[in-house]
This record gives sequence, structure tokens and C-alpha cells, in this order.
Amino acid sequence: NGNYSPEAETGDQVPGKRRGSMYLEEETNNKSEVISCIFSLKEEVGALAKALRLFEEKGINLTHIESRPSRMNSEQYEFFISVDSSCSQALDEVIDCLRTQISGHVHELTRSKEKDTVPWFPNDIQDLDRFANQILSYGSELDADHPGFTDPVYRARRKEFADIAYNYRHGQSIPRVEYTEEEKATWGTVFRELKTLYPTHACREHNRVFPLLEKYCGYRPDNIPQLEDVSRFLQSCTGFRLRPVAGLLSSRDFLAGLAFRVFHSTQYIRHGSKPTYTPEPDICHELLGHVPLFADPSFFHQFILEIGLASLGAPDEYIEKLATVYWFTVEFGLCKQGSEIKAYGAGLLSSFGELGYSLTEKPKLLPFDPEKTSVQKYPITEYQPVYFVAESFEDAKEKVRKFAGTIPKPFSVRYNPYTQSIEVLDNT
Ligand code: HBI
Ligand code: NLE
Ligand code: FE
Repeated sequence: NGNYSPEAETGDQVPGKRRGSMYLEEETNNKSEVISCIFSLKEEVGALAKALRLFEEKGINLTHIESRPSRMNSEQYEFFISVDSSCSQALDEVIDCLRTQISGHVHELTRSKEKDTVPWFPNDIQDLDRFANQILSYGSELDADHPGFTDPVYRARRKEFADIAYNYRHGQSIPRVEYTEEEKATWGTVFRELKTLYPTHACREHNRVFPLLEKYCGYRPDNIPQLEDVSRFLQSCTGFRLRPVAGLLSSRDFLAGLAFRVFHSTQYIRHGSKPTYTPEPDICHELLGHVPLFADPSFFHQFILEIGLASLGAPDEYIEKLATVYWFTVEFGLCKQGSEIKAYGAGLLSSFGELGYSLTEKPKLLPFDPEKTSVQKYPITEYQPVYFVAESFEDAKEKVRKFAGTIPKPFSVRYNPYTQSIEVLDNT
């Protein structure tokens, strides 16, 4: 069907499923949110066992049980139980059975129907494993005329990379890849061309980190660095880590990863026939464009965290706005530095074609303002006609934080780096 994705051609992968707009009703935003109920039973041998069998039959795992004598009826005992909110539907069935077969008195305690409509989001860093096979096809814009699309050798190679990502689980080290001579040559071209532009075109944070990557991570024209080595380096700088991904995730999934300081990174390289520019992320884009700024301990990584946290549980229309803000900052942002304008967007810092173009007088420049930036339309397969200029990373971060405050959510979230999970603070 012309989709530019590994599974579109081979057909033997789990098909890319769009989950972004689906509301998962049985799950809620908060792991600690439980559903509780109280039921009363006549005091006799085996009464509780009978009731518990109903839960067992429906596959419900009780997370809490307590008993007390009933104050209303001295022949009865009351049982207070809690179940994980993922059991919501099964619990309905059990409650029905309890009412009709065993006990007249069942009282539901906490279950808010309204909360069930908050889009699902990961609570724990391990939950990111669920994203692995939800890869989107790139879209019809990028089909038959894309250089990699008609090259069978390139397609097969892409499938190898996709398999690494599909099989990866949180906590594992990222498999090392032996790149071919041809792949290394493509990297070499991109690396050399970009390195001549960085001193004049890249922001100072990027230029500050780059020599460290050369020193510690094997950034060289003749070597494609390994994701595992780079990920370890990043963790020591800002706590960010890389995770291999087969292709594009939905914006919702991709942004959610950022809240956990996880950056989903491709491992394949662009087709050798077009090193100047490719619309897809590839390892050049991730390592040369994104990684230097993810390593920067000042404001930039906080800016990214802000976007990631804002995305958790946000309604679809706001996910689209946040993805657009991400596009015009993290991917294609320009910023003021002294009296000059420099590039900090990874899509610019990884394309020697567009990096040069972005600082000419051809594109239109507008001041970064999340309200306006978030609704700007943009092409994804050609140089951007419009760029937004930030005053500074700190200023951009504050503006995004204010913007995030306008997203309607019945709770706020915080990342706990010690437990690597999200803490949800109820606002209601
Ligand atoms: N998925 N793997 C991957 N890499 C990206 O850069 C990426 C993505 N999915 C969505 C996406 N970017 C854009 O929607 C951003 O604007 C969020
Ligand atoms: N156009 C960029 C490049 O050629 O490196 C990739 C952008 C990915 C969003
Ligand atoms: Fe990117």
C-alpha cells in the first residue's frame, strides 16, 4: 500500500496500530487508584470462600481485604476489598453475582466514571515496553519516490533493525550493531559536512557537548557510535536514556517516553543516495541532532521534560498541539544567542542541507509563542518555510510550562526518578 514502514512490506510484523486516540476504559491514569467495595455476608462456614471464588472465576486479583462485624446486623460480617482499576469491568460482573447469589448488600466505594475517560498513559518506565509494536507508517507523503523504498537490500536491512527494537525490553542493554562499509560511508559524509557547519550554525550548548561525545562515545567520521554507549553517557549527564525504536511512534507514545527521560531512538541509517536531507529520523539525526542537547545539563533537557509531562493524559487535540510545539522547538527550533540566531533543533542539526538553508534569508522567522506555534501547519518532507525563534531555552521552558497549565486535566503529574514512575496528584 505504499506505506514507508518495515512491516508494510514484510507483512509479518504486528501491524502498526494507532492507539493515540483510543480511550482505554479499563485502565486509569493512576496506578494507585483502586476500586473498592464493601459487601456483607452471613456469618457461616465457607461464606467468604464462596464469595472469593467469584473473584477467582473472573480472574480478579484482590489488592486488599479487611473484615469487620457489621454494625447493622449482628449476624453478618462486612468485607472491604480493593481491586486494581484494570479489573473494573470484571468487578461489575462479580458485584452482580454477589448481589443476586450471595449477599444483598454491596456498596461500591471509589469509582469515578469521569476518570475512565482520561487517555491511558504509562505509569512506570517498564510500561514503555508496550509501545514497541505500535509503529506508525510514515504516511502517504513518503512512499514510492523515497530512495530507500525501492531498494530491496535497504529494505531487508531496515527489517533487521526493526526486529532489534521489537524485541527490546526495558532494562536490557541495547544490542550493538555492526554497520556495513556503505552505512559507515553515509555516516562519514553526514558527519564531516555537519562538523564544518556546527561552529557557525549550531547553538553554543551543542558545540560545548560535541567534543565530549568525540572523546567518550566514539563520535568519528569512520565510526557510527553504538546506542548503548551513548545512552550510558546521557544517563550520566542528565538521566536521559535511549531506547531503540523501529520507526515512528504516535505523538502520544513518543512524548510520553520523554516524561520518563526516555528518548526513543532509531538505529538504522538513511539511504546512501541522499545524505543531505531525509524526512525520517535515522541514527544520524538521533546522534548528531538530538543527543548533544539531551546531554546538556542546563535548561534544554528540562524543557523536554516539561513537554513530556504535559502530554500525559492530555486530550488528543492537545497532544497534537504539544507535538507541533515539539516540532518547532526540539526538531526545528532556532534561538537567539547574543546578537546572533543559531540552530538548536535536531532536524536542522542533522541535515546539512536544511541547516545551511535555515540561517539564510529564505525562510520566515517568527517569535516562539506556544499559543501560536502550536497551531502552525508544517510540511514533513521538505525544508521548513517557517521557523520559530526562542529568546532562550529558559524562556521557552517557562512559556511551555504556562501553556501546559492550560491543558484540561483533572490531575497533575510528577516524575519520581527514584522509582522511575509517575506520581499523580489529584486536583479534584
Ligand atoms: N517517533 N520514533 C519517533 N521519533 C520521533 O521523532 C517522533 C516519533 N513520533 C512522533 C513524533 N516524533 C512527532 O509527532 C513529534 O512532533 C512529537
Ligand atoms: N531532516 C532531518 C535530517 O535529514 O537529518 C531529519 C528530520 C527528522 C524529523
Ligand atoms: Fe527527532
